[in-house]
Amino acid sequence: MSTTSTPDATAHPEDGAFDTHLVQAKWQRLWAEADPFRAGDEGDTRPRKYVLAMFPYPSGDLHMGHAENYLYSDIVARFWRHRGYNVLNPIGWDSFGLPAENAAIKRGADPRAWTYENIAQQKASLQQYGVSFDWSRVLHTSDPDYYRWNQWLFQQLYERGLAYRKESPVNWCPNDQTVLANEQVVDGRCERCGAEVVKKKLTQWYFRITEYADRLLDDLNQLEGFWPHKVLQMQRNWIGRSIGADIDFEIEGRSEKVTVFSTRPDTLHGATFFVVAPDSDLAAELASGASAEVRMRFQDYLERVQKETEIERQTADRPKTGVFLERYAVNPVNGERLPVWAADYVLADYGHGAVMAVPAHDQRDLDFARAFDLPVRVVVDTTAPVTGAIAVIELDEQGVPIDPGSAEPGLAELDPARTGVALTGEGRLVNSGALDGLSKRHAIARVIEQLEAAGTGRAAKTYRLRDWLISRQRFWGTPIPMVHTADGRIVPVPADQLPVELPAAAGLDLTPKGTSPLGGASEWVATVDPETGEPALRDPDTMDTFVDSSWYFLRFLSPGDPNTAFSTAEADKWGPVDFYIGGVEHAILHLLYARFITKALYDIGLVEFTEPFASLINQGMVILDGAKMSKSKGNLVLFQEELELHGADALRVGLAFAGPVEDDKDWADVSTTGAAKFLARALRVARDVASPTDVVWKDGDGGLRRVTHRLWADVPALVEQTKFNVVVARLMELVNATRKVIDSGAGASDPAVREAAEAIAMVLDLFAPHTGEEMWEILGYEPFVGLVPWRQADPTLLVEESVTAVVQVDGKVRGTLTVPARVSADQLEALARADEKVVRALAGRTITRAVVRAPKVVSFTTA
Ligand code: ANZ
Repeated sequence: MSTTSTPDATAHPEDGAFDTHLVQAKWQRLWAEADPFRAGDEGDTRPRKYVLAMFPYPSGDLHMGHAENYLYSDIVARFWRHRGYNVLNPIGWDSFGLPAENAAIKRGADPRAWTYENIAQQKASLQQYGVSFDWSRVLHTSDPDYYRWNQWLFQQLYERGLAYRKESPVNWCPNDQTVLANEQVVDGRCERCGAEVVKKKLTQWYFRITEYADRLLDDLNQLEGFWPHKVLQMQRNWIGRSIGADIDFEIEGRSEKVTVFSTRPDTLHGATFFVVAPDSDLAAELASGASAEVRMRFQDYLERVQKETEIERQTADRPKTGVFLERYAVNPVNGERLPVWAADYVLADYGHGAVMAVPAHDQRDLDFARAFDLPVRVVVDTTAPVTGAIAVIELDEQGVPIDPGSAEPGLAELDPARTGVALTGEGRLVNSGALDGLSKRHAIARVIEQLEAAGTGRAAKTYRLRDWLISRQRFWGTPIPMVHTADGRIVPVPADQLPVELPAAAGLDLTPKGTSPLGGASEWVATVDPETGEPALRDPDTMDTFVDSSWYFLRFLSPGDPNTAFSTAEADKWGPVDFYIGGVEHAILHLLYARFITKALYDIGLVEFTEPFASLINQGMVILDGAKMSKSKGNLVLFQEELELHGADALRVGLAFAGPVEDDKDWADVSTTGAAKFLARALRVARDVASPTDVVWKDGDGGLRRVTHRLWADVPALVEQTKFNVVVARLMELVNATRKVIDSGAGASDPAVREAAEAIAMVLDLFAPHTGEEMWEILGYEPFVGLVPWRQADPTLLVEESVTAVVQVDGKVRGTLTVPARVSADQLEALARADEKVVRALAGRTITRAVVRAPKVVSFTTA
């Protein structure tokens, strides 16, 4: 394709300044016409790379965090294209959700119209930014042809028992008037609006992510080295596997036993009381059998507890509170009667919502026992040595070992009832019948054997991870594709009736009121029982938008396909995503959900991989004057404004140069002016090139060629290590070196100048693609530089430069050496001493003095 007819947008040859907006518009038009960044199809035999940036939420203008995100993914995508790969780099919009809906309510607009207007605006910005997306694959999760596959996914999970309804205490945001997943509660507050989250008992839809807890945890190991370690650790903590035992306790006067989870079953003989979560069904049941006074006290206490956040309840150093329920549990190993208390430090939805309390060895239990004067019994002697434990021998001032007998306190002195400090360390069992003398580890194994034999307990694991609550009482989301029949059954909407489309928002009251606005769409809600044809009601709730984003990377592989969610064949070809790029704020929620859904799809037989994102790149935040940008603070730097001000390339280079990918970048330190100057210098180099396109190399290894070839050699590893700022620095170095040669004697006709200019254009394409294309054209080539294969560095030019060193013996030159220019003094002296001529000149005399000035001179004086 020829571009000769396009106007010259760069007509300021004197100073290199050029109209970036004109250049930008010209190349964007040519890209739009030729579509060079569309992923190759069937016939494309190149190896593949799937590069994906987390897709944006269309809740307003894009900001500088987006600019950073889509810059990094574009650098990676452009790089792999140069390396000869068929690159898929798609974009779409995560366009359902609360912010759009709330904004729509505030402005009285239709959430649908509002959302798609924002999408159009964001799309225009991204196009102006010059990102090499495959624009043929755009998807919006709020399109019926997308969300019908959310409904399909829901039903797939439902069929396998992985989607289910249950009544339980849920996180409720009183401001947004909707339930929240555990992942959306941060420090006891709503992740979105900051309101304090309370517990409310509701019947909701869940995805059974806990069934995948072990795999979600264990498979993190295979991502080590490919995902940031910090993210892996956050996921591990979130899943929070605890290993121990489930132990069944009889409660006097109750036919069914109550199970507790304990990580320390070895301390079973030390249990002195029993605690249930006040907000559990069990507590209510036990309290109902108590005296009138206790019933009242319990009711008061429960009301207090319900106002507390989970964080408060788990805080270690707050005064312990509770109510004795006048009931007793029976210790299965020794028949002891343990008073049953309700106390807020036990959580209803962890383990089984009840604990055996062992105050001697658990700090929370000890604090409680001391507050309510309950017995404390030590069952692990933490002063007794355990084989394998490292003995630390302390020395006194004279270096004499201190007798441990006299330094270490005895067990009596450590009595937790008196000291208030629970004994949590290693030790040997005491006061525990047949377990006495065993180490903690052996005792745990033995107790579990005993419990299993007696049928009163078993080895067990518990996770911090809860099932994923996915129903929301809001309008702007995927309708849950289920029908509630008149006789109380809940059945899936038949597949051929999907999608269940959202009704028009007009006429519906969208303001949050605790029940889904869809329930008020009477025509929409009324349906028929698919089995009997009798009148029935649609489920009025919508899905958490994290469902939408849990599999979107698969939809990009066959977008718009009306017959399937995604093509399994395409998933085999492209999946998993090779590079996933986005903010660390998604370290838990989105990534965990996408991992879970991928594993579920693997089990269903629809994908062949078990992890969705082979490697993850997290970018730092763009901040302003040290502070996080936010709408409410009014310190948002808007993407569109900056684009108009500086043009895409200066913005991109400024950001890329601002620091390491993972670091936060202060916008105040980002120099778009510096970037613009650098780009003008680069472009001027291309204009100054005076040699023809076919370079013929004569002998010689001019310094400039070395700088160019070192760039070719080093950039691949630097890009793969995401050291983008270093690559920009290296480009600046090459531009300066080229300028020097142009301005020197050899001048612009030196073929090395052309070679350097071509390298600059190609590597610059990763960061400033419009300038890169423009340079490439000025250098006499057809577009697009973005598709030009990477050049191989000439290995002979990577060898270090060498110099000649002179060796003197007693003031006379006795030898010359060819040595690397960066030789060290020691190396040079050793080479001189070993040189044959020098050895001959020395004739066995002893060297008394050596003066070395690397890399040029070595001077020996002999005796
Ligand atoms: C007896 C015991 C003795 C315990 C001991 C610990 C130390 P992690 O590690 O966090 O999983 N627990 C169980 N269910 C609970 C609930 N619903 N709310 C509050 N605490 C609960 O902690 C597991 C331990 O936390 C369990 O082991 C139980 O106390 C307590 F020396 O049982 B342990």
